[in-house]
Amino acid sequence: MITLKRRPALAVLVGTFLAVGAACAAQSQDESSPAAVRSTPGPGGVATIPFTSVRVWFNEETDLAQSSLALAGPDGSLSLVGVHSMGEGDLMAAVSGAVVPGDHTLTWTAVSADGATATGDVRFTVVEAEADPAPDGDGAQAPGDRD
Ligand SMILES: [Cu+2]
Repeated sequence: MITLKRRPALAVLVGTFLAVGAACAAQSQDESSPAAVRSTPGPGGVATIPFTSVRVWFNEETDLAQSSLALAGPDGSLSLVGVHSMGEGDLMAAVSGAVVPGDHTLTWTAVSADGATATGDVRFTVVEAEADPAPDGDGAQAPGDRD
């Protein structure tokens, strides 16, 4: 026996229509500009000398050739070399030159695959590594005895 199920079919149709409409509305609000989702160092974070690399992750893959990173410290701009991606929607670079303690700003410019550009910055502090806590000792540390 065949039973007509007009009502459920109509409900599915309306439901699908509403879902597609909602998805389109959400997409038109988000114009696909890359946004930083996290970084190393993080915003307000503290990095210790030797401070050798910076990395920013985005909410989408970025165009490496058009995206860039810049770093400024208390003495002015620091060189960032070898900007690359580790394939996780990130930009990473090595810090070159003398890093001094103080406030630093990492500025990023990210370009998405469809050409949308966004820029932002991350401010953090660089500090000297802690002095040897036991300068009179022999420097030996028990395994697992790291602070
Ligand atoms: Cu890397």
